[in-house]
Amino acid sequence: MSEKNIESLLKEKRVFPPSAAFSSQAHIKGLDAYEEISRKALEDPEGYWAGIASELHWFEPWKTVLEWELPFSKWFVGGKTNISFNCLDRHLGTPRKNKIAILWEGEPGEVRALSYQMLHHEVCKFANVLKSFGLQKGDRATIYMGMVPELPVAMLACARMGVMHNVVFGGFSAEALRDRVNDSQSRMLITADGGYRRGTTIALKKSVDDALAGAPSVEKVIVYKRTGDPINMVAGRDVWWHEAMAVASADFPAEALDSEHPLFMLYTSGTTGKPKGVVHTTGGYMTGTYLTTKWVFDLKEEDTYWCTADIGWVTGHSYIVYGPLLNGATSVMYEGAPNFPEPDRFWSIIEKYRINIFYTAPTAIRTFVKWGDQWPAKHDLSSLRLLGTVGEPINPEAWMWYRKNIGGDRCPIVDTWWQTETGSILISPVPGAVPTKPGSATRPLPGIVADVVDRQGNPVGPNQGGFLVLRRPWPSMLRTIYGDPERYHRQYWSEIPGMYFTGDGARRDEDGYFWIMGRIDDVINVSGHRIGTMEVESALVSHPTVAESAVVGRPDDLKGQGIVAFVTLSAGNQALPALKEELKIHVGKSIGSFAKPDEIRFTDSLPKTRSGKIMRRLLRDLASGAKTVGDTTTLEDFSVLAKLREEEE
Ligand code: 7RM
Repeated sequence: MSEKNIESLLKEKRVFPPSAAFSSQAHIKGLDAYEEISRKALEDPEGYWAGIASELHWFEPWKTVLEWELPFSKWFVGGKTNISFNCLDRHLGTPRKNKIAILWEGEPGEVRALSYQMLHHEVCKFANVLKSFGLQKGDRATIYMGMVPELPVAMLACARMGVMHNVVFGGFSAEALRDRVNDSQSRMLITADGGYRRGTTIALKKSVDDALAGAPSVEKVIVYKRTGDPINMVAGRDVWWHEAMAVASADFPAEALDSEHPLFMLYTSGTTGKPKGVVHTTGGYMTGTYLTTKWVFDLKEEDTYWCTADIGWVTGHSYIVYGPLLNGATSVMYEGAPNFPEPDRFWSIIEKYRINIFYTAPTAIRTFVKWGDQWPAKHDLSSLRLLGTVGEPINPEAWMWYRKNIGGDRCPIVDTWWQTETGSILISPVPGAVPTKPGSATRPLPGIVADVVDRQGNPVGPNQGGFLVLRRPWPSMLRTIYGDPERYHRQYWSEIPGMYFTGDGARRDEDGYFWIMGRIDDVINVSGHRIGTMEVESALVSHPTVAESAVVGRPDDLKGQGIVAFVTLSAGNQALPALKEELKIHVGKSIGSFAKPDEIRFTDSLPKTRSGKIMRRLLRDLASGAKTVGDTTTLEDFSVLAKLREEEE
């Protein structure tokens, strides 16, 4: 692949500096302060990270900040700590003891508020439950639950005793669960009878039973009763959560763990086949999530903070559970769908709890655009002071909609770039300091050395597309792929010699701002022009009739690749042939005629993964006329694919 002419064609000129009112109250009060921290972090990275880590509790201090032997890093070597202790016990001698740690709302409408003291109590008891079933430091436990408070309780109990957790998103199939249990060799599976989603229940325990038929490592299954739907309990293997908890002691001192003790694994899909178990360890992950939650969200003691991700994904691990609790925050957790019972559920939650900080995904924002402005308009969203996005590039139109309709033209937006592998946010505005530009994640956080380079690792010039890399290790980086250190080395540290390769394409503009163009394999080459699919999508979505689009390449004899655009229209617009022509012309005008789609296909919905990423791979197969498509196990809604096929005929 030649990156020489990955061209970045969007020209976004709007700039939004932080308001004086926001900056003056922020943790980092302006550009000068930010530049000063960045400069110090660059000069003395180890001193910088040590300073942050020392804000947390260590049972024993570290001897060496970093041992780095590419591709393996060790942080805070010799230090002993515990992330569960830092999330819970550390706050108990302070006024946070009775502060709400987790504010939960079930989809049917129940509310539960767990204070730091209450959460600590549950976590200690559950750690004793795990211990009573023979689980020991170094073991693995798979957690397969919906969004209930018992999910973070289980994670924090594992962390407390040095058991690695492996959270598998509750939407995964039995087969996907089985593969993840087997790869992790978990002895324990923690689940629920079911969960609520869009007014119906999901039969989690049924999937567990099917998965465990092919997963012999699991000795015990602990089942939390959520829905009360009838399930099968296997004698000798399955135990009810409430029965085990009823007899458990609430005394469980946190283990003093080595900084590099493995904390969790989380499976993520790569470009090829088998999912990878990304491994994170204790001290570095703790430092990264603690710091970024505080600075990027400008989190304050009195804030009510809500990240809408599912804890089954890394965003939920880092920014619902660990980051907020490390900071002693109130973290809101919602169980269900955004459109149950109506498309304004999120806005009613924000209004009800007076939420101040709201973090969601671009795909959700585009869905809200499609549902219409009337839904947020029905609610008082004036409590919000900061908005965030994560998961994919956000097109400027969606960004502007978010700013106006949710943020009341008042809230800074932090577009946060990071990965399962990076553990915490690496490129993002620091909201009181860095002016934002719609569609840009802006600049790397202090201590992060990101660059855009060619295949050989040479930096490319301003506004030249290239590969997004990280030149220095950072504390929350993944340590390996579970059971496959060789793949870890190959995948991340040998594509571009001496650097961490993110798999993303990007450009940096004349102000040093990063514009992420998406995964490298989302780049289309039309007649030698390398065009980011996202850039064409963005142009399409800037047309008033378009709600969402996904753009893919298909083989083309003349041009190498042609462009096919799948387009969903916003309410009230008709899928007329004349509109297809109009949209092609619109893209031609916005980007250049070489980027005009060869074909536009209107569709009601796009195929997405359960975490909301558009599955361009499936669309690529469809667009190129392939009869069968590849792996669809991560697809959120299978009927979308069937419909797309029908529409083709
Ligand atoms: C947190 C998460 C990682 C991939 C990453 C990018 C894309 C994430 C942004 C983004 C543009 C962003 N972890 N991505 N955030 N692209 N702007 N702000 O999503 O492992 O599931 O995905 O997501 O391609 O490499 S992840």
